Amino acid sequence: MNQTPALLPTIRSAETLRQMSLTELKRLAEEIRAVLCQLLNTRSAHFASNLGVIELCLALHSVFDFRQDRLIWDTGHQIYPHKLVTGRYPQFHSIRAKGGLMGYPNPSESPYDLFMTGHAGCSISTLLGVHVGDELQGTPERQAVAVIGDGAFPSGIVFEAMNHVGGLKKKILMILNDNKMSICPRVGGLASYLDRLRTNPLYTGLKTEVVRALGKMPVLGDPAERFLAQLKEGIKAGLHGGMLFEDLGFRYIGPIDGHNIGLLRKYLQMVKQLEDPVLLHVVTEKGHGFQPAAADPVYFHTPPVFPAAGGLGERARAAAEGSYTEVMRDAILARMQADPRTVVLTAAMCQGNMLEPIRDAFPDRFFDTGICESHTVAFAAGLAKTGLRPIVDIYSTFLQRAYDQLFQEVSLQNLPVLFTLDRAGLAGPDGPTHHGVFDLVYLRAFPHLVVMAPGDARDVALMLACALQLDGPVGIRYPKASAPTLARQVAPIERGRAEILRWGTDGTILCCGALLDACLRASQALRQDGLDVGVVNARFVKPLDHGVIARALQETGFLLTVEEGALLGGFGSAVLESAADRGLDASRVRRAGIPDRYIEHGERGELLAELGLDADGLAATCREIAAGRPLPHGQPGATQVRELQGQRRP
Ligand SMILES: Cc1ncc(C[n+]2csc(CCOP(=O)(O)OP(=O)(O)O)c2C)c(N)n1
Repeated sequence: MNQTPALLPTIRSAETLRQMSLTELKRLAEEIRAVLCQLLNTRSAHFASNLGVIELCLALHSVFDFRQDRLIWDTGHQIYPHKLVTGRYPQFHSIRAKGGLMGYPNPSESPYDLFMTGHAGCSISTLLGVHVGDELQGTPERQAVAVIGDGAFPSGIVFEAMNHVGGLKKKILMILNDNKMSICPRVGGLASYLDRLRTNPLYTGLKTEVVRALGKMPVLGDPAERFLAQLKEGIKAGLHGGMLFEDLGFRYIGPIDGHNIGLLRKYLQMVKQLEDPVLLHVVTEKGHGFQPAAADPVYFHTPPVFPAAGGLGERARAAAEGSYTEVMRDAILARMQADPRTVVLTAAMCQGNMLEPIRDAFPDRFFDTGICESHTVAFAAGLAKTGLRPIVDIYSTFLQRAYDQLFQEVSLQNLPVLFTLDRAGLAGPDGPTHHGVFDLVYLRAFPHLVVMAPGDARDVALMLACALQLDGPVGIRYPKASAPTLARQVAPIERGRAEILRWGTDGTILCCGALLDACLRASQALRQDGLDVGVVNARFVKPLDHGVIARALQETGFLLTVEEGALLGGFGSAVLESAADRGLDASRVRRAGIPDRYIEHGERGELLAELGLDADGLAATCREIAAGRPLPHGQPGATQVRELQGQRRP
């Protein structure tokens, strides 16, 4: 698959596809497949999902004109073929790298990308909005198309949107890309329903044979009975397929083979003529055309760079060892072994949160709800009500989906649900849709919630133990990063108590979470400059250790708060509030964190360095603060309190 593409470089715009023959489109599909495979030689990227939609993407662009028509790829991780045929082939090698193309749709890259998606499930809602907007503004002829995977499909908002579309009877084409997979195999009642629809003769091509077989069906008790009964189910699905969708007001068509460009084009041309809402059920294979990916689509959802040597898979597993994700998983596993009341919930992120060992060891106490975060949190509240200790293991960015359940079902009822927030901070190449920078802001607003952030690997199990002893809701947040073990004496964690690692007279760095290691290195570098700056592991964002804050402000030159989270309303804000509320000199508090703008994609280390949140940047900030005021123990200097925007480095 290493040949140089011939057609792809000639495609400056998707318009070209509309003039291509079927043979050329098929060749183009092969070229795209090869380019996707080559990409993995240089970087980790979404892979199997993209291989699976190549034909669908080409068929769509050859039938519709998305300069006018509207197209939304739900979730957006399967956007690569679309990027390749909409003028971005020359930059494609840069995808997911800092400064390069985004790994998700991005309207600032191309008018062919309508929304910056990344969180699953919103496509039908936004598409309906765009369609109604087009109608109201006099361009009703624009076709409206969304492609949504069977993993994203069960999201509650999809049904809210379908309900609305069906009620309004709008001309919306919803293409269900059914590859039987979310990241892990799809789960739930809808999954079984789609399985049944797949037996539709339209898809299997068996109609006449099946009808003939059914005609000869014995009454009962025959060994062939089960087989024939299944076929009968198939016929039923064939004759009444998609009743669920039909009842919601959609015309259901399918399932059809999503790798047959000719067939896809035929169906798309046909449904283009219909005036009703349509659900076109397309069956694809995740990883299609690259055997290892088709055989293991879970691993190949976002595989690491192809290893130059060694077996596929080993490298990724080794690289992930020692990550916060894994350390937390192990701590949870130990708790599950020790306490039968502990149950674990994930909203379709079993693989990302590395929960497979828990799923396999405790199948009855492990729940994958699918991409249904709000349900997951409310479900956890119900479990907690009965005396169980639910742990919702979830990415920080995806918990945003369940904000109201966090409020009403959990916090307001003061139920002991534990949220372990993975990817809290800068999530790296996935970029702004996935950075988990708002959790401190949204968690600390709620009464009852205790919020913690481990400073190193050893804090993780201690925090888990502390959290599970508390009687109310708790959030523990940690980034996608390896978890170092810092050399120090550790004792059990006390609610609301920070850990002083070094006391310094010239200033104090009060660190919230995993940047602790960088803070310690900054402190060490500063000592070489003659600046005595201490480091405190805050551990708690709520309740704060007000005592240590007061002491730092009274005894040391300045207090620099450090967090891998939004500065507005986050940890540093909490410290400022604490200082102001206690009549302390809040002007001596400075804050380092994520400024009030969206951070692009890139490696976490690169992004942190750019924001001045690595050891060098933090040391530089301390020097700047120290130079701006009399030290040590100076009165508030004349320098204005300045928010550290982290933009000082080019
Ligand atoms: C709200 C939300 N929760 C979780 C995720 C993480 N996630 C990304 S892709 C994916 C699976 C999507 O499956 P599907 O829609 O079937 O697409 P496929 O990859 O199978 O093509 C998940 C769970 C997300 N993007 N958004």
